[in-house]
Amino acid sequence: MSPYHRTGWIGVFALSALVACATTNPLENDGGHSTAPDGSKSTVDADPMDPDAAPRPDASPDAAIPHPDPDAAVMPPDAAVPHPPDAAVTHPPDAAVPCTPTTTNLLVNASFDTGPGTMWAEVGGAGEIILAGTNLQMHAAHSGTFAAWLGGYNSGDDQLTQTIIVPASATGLRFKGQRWIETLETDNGTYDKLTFEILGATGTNVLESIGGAPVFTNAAKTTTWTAFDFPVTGNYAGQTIRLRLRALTDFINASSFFLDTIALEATVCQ
Ligand SMILES: [Ca+2]
Ligand SMILES: [Ca+2]
Repeated sequence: MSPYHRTGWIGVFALSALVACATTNPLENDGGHSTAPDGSKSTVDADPMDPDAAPRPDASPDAAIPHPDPDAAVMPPDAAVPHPPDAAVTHPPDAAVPCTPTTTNLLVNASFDTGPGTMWAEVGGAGEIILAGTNLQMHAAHSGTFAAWLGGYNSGDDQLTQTIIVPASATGLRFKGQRWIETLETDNGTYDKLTFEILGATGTNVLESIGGAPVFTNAAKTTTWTAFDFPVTGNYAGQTIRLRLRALTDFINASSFFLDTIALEATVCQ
């Protein structure tokens, strides 16, 4: 057989195969399916397999992620962090310190009975302030023999000052004692004044006026020794301070402020 004839037979066979293939395709084309040129099937129903349709299932998880409130999950830790440490740090040490509160008088010669010149610095325009006996204008001292007499004359400025070291363990201070106030004023106006002052260590600045400024005036006159007791509001633990007792009188109708048995009482832990 010549090459020509062989080629001619092959061509006829190939043509027949194409015809046969064309006649068998309708048998495979059921239910709307079609055969792709590469032999794979592509259908309208095959969306899950369609790369274009694939993102849709993924859209649901993506939409679910932001809604569980990542913001809400972040805030509770923020709120929880600052408070427990603060409460834990501050309170337990206070409660844990073993302490038996006791009170002690920080003043020396607090009843003036050691006499003038002991611990008290005196400034006044009418002589001695710490007095005894008949020099107290016939007032018996509240304790011992000596008491302090501030004022008693017009346009006066009498001062008794003592320097005090407040213990570092002091948790509170009170100023208490006995007063006896007499006056020649005839009404309840406030003309002559008494102050109890806390000064700084240098004695030049007033840190606090105990019980108010003034604490007593001619309007608070008494007929005998009368107790007073005031809290000191500042915290002076560990500091050097000065306590100043001061009477200021105006130009007429003198007032006298007698003081005795006083105490700058500190509460301390022991
Ligand atoms: Ca006394
Ligand atoms: Ca007066």
